[in-house]
Amino acid sequence: MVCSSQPCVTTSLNALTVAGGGSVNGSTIDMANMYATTCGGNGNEAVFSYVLPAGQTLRLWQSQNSYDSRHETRWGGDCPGDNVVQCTDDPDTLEHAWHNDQGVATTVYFILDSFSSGSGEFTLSWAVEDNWGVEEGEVRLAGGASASAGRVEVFHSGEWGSVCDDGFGAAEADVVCRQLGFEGAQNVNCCAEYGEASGAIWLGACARARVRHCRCCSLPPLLALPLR
Ligand SMILES: [Ca+2]
Ligand SMILES: [Ca+2]
Repeated sequence: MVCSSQPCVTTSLNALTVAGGGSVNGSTIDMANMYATTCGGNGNEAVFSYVLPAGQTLRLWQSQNSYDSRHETRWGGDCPGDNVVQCTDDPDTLEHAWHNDQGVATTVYFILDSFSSGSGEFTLSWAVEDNWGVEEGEVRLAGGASASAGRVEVFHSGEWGSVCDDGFGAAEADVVCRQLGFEGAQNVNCCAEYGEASGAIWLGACARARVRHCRCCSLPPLLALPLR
């Protein structure tokens, strides 16, 4: 008699990731049935893994699927992972996410099992992000030597962008500094003092008269203005 134990076979998503995300088509029809998710099911499963750097967030979801699946996300340890993030039966397309707050690169596992014993085809999509917990409209100072100096950036649509310095003066800087918890602005430097930003320019048409009030700094009305 020969006993064998099948290894937990995962498909690494790291090598398939381009520009912070990706998607892959697959099928569980010919896969093994070695595990059941913590929310049930007893079908074949496909297991994916991603070694997530500290401080980053991994989002995973099925963008299409031809059968009734269950999916579970876990992190840490060997395949299929020591810690459960979330286990879902329906909807099959429900997104899971895990933020790596462990301080070291940690493996995330995504187990695609079935509602009962079925199997089928799917498309798994994922995105890796580094802006966990940042809210729409948040401001920060980037590129400076300390937390109290730098280029003004605004978070919008999941991305940090810069503010054009045309029409950006002492009053506008005061508003930003107070938003960041400081008493006010010491001085304002023009002309990309802290380097040109590489991302989007979210606010390019801040009329002086309107930015003198905090209310004017809410993003929607300003973004509605044409950039110049
Ligand atoms: Ca299974
Ligand atoms: Ca399901």
